[in-house]
Amino acid sequence: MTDVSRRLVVGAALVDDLERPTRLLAARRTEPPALAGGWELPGGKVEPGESLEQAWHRELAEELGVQVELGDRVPGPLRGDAEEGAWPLGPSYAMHVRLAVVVTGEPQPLDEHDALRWLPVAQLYDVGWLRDDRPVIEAVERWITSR
Ligand code: 9L3
Ligand code: MG
Repeated sequence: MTDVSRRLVVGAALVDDLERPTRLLAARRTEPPALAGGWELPGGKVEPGESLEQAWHRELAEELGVQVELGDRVPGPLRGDAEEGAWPLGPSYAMHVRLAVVVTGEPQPLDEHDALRWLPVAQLYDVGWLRDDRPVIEAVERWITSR
Protein backbone atom coordinates (compact mmCIF):
# COMPACT_ATOMS: atom_id res chain seq x y z
CA MET A 1 0.00 0.00 0.00
CA THR A 2 1.47 3.28 -1.03
CA ASP A 3 0.11 6.71 -0.27
CA VAL A 4 1.66 8.83 -2.96
CA SER A 5 2.30 12.46 -2.24
CA ARG A 6 0.74 13.26 1.04
CA ARG A 7 0.96 16.98 1.53
CA LEU A 8 3.64 17.79 4.10
CA VAL A 9 2.70 19.64 7.27
CA VAL A 10 4.89 20.74 10.18
CA GLY A 11 3.69 20.73 13.78
CA ALA A 12 5.49 22.12 16.79
CA ALA A 13 5.49 20.67 20.29
CA LEU A 14 6.18 24.00 21.97
CA VAL A 15 7.50 23.38 25.46
CA ASP A 16 8.75 25.67 28.20
CA ASP A 17 12.25 24.18 28.25
CA LEU A 18 13.93 21.85 25.76
CA GLU A 19 16.03 20.12 28.40
CA ARG A 20 13.46 19.82 31.19
CA PRO A 21 10.03 20.36 29.68
CA THR A 22 7.11 20.74 32.07
CA ARG A 23 4.45 22.35 29.85
CA LEU A 24 3.18 21.93 26.30
CA LEU A 25 1.31 24.53 24.26
CA ALA A 26 -2.08 23.50 22.88
CA ALA A 27 -3.94 25.66 20.34
CA ARG A 28 -7.67 25.58 19.58
CA ARG A 29 -8.56 25.73 15.88
CA THR A 30 -11.19 28.00 14.42
CA GLU A 31 -11.24 26.46 10.94
CA PRO A 32 -12.26 24.56 8.89
CA PRO A 33 -15.68 23.85 10.46
CA ALA A 34 -14.93 20.13 10.73
CA LEU A 35 -11.89 20.84 12.94
CA ALA A 36 -13.07 24.03 14.71
CA GLY A 37 -12.93 23.71 18.50
CA GLY A 38 -10.37 20.92 18.33
CA TRP A 39 -6.97 21.39 19.96
CA GLU A 40 -3.75 20.81 18.05
CA LEU A 41 -0.06 21.39 17.94
CA PRO A 42 0.40 24.66 16.04
CA GLY A 43 1.78 24.45 12.53
CA GLY A 44 0.64 24.01 8.97
CA LYS A 45 1.39 23.15 5.39
CA VAL A 46 4.89 23.31 4.02
CA GLU A 47 4.94 25.63 1.01
CA PRO A 48 6.53 24.69 -2.32
CA GLY A 49 10.27 25.29 -2.30
CA GLU A 50 10.38 25.73 1.44
CA SER A 51 12.45 23.55 3.79
CA LEU A 52 10.81 21.96 6.80
CA GLU A 53 12.86 24.24 9.06
CA GLN A 54 11.68 27.32 7.20
CA ALA A 55 8.10 26.08 7.48
CA TRP A 56 8.31 25.65 11.25
CA HIS A 57 9.68 29.17 11.70
CA ARG A 58 7.17 30.73 9.30
CA GLU A 59 4.14 28.93 10.70
CA LEU A 60 4.94 29.76 14.32
CA ALA A 61 5.55 33.39 13.42
CA GLU A 62 2.28 33.59 11.47
CA GLU A 63 0.08 31.67 13.89
CA LEU A 64 1.54 32.69 17.25
CA GLY A 65 3.78 35.70 16.59
CA VAL A 66 6.86 34.09 18.07
CA GLN A 67 10.42 33.27 17.07
CA VAL A 68 11.45 29.79 18.13
CA GLU A 69 14.41 27.51 18.54
CA LEU A 70 13.78 24.00 17.28
CA GLY A 71 14.62 20.92 19.31
CA ASP A 72 14.45 17.16 18.81
CA ARG A 73 12.14 15.48 16.37
CA VAL A 74 9.19 13.51 17.67
CA PRO A 75 9.25 10.69 15.16
CA GLY A 76 6.08 9.15 13.83
CA PRO A 77 5.26 5.94 12.00
CA LEU A 78 5.23 6.98 8.34
CA ARG A 79 8.02 5.65 6.16
CA GLY A 80 9.62 6.68 2.91
CA ASP A 81 11.23 9.74 1.41
CA ALA A 82 9.69 13.03 2.44
CA GLU A 83 7.29 11.34 4.84
CA GLU A 84 9.92 9.40 6.76
CA GLY A 85 9.19 9.73 10.45
CA ALA A 86 6.09 11.86 9.95
CA TRP A 87 2.63 11.37 11.47
CA PRO A 88 -0.42 10.65 9.31
CA LEU A 89 -3.19 13.27 9.34
CA GLY A 90 -5.99 11.41 7.61
CA PRO A 91 -5.13 10.15 4.13
CA SER A 92 -3.90 13.41 2.68
CA TYR A 93 -1.32 14.92 5.02
CA ALA A 94 1.89 13.84 6.75
CA MET A 95 3.01 15.94 9.71
CA HIS A 96 6.62 16.27 10.83
CA VAL A 97 6.89 17.20 14.50
CA ARG A 98 9.70 18.82 16.41
CA LEU A 99 9.97 20.19 19.90
CA ALA A 100 10.47 23.93 20.08
CA VAL A 101 10.86 26.72 22.59
CA VAL A 102 9.96 30.37 22.27
CA VAL A 103 12.96 32.66 22.08
CA THR A 104 11.16 35.92 21.24
CA GLY A 105 7.58 36.96 21.94
CA GLU A 106 4.63 35.58 23.84
CA PRO A 107 2.37 33.18 21.89
CA GLN A 108 -0.91 34.75 20.81
CA PRO A 109 -3.73 33.13 18.79
CA LEU A 110 -3.21 35.42 15.78
CA ASP A 111 -4.48 33.52 12.81
CA GLU A 112 -6.35 30.23 12.91
CA HIS A 113 -6.76 29.68 16.65
CA ASP A 114 -8.97 31.31 19.27
CA ALA A 115 -7.37 29.98 22.44
CA LEU A 116 -4.00 28.76 23.67
CA ARG A 117 -3.19 26.76 26.79
CA TRP A 118 0.13 25.83 28.37
CA LEU A 119 -0.69 22.36 29.67
CA PRO A 120 1.31 20.92 32.57
CA VAL A 121 2.36 17.39 31.75
CA ALA A 122 -0.15 15.97 34.24
CA GLN A 123 -2.96 17.78 32.38
CA LEU A 124 -2.02 16.96 28.80
CA TYR A 125 -5.41 15.38 28.14
CA ASP A 126 -7.51 18.17 29.63
CA VAL A 127 -8.25 19.47 26.14
CA GLY A 128 -10.00 17.74 23.27
CA TRP A 129 -7.11 17.08 20.92
CA LEU A 130 -7.86 16.55 17.25
CA ARG A 131 -8.05 12.83 16.59
CA ASP A 132 -4.90 12.77 14.50
CA ASP A 133 -2.92 14.83 17.00
CA ARG A 134 -3.65 12.50 19.90
CA PRO A 135 -1.02 9.83 19.10
CA VAL A 136 1.48 12.64 18.67
CA ILE A 137 0.64 13.97 22.13
CA GLU A 138 1.11 10.49 23.55
CA ALA A 139 4.57 10.37 21.97
CA VAL A 140 5.40 13.83 23.30
CA GLU A 141 4.27 12.71 26.75
CA ARG A 142 6.56 9.67 26.57
CA TRP A 143 9.39 11.89 25.44
CA ILE A 144 8.82 14.39 28.26
CA THR A 145 8.41 11.82 30.99
CA SER A 146 11.57 10.02 29.89
CA ARG A 147 13.67 13.16 30.45
N1 9L3 B 1 -3.50 19.53 11.09
C1 9L3 B 1 -3.74 18.71 12.14
N2 9L3 B 1 -3.05 18.81 13.26
C2 9L3 B 1 -2.06 19.74 13.38
C3 9L3 B 1 -1.78 20.60 12.29
C4 9L3 B 1 -0.70 21.66 12.39
C5 9L3 B 1 -2.53 20.46 11.14
N3 9L3 B 1 -1.36 19.79 14.54
C6 9L3 B 1 -4.29 19.38 9.86
C7 9L3 B 1 -5.34 20.43 9.71
C8 9L3 B 1 -5.47 20.59 8.23
C9 9L3 B 1 -4.07 20.28 7.71
O1 9L3 B 1 -3.44 19.52 8.73
O2 9L3 B 1 -6.34 19.59 7.73
C10 9L3 B 1 -3.25 21.50 7.34
O3 9L3 B 1 -3.07 22.31 8.48
P1 9L3 B 1 -3.23 23.92 8.41
O4 9L3 B 1 -2.29 24.40 7.35
O5 9L3 B 1 -4.67 24.19 8.07
O6 9L3 B 1 -2.86 24.38 9.79
MG1 MG C 1 -2.02 25.86 10.93
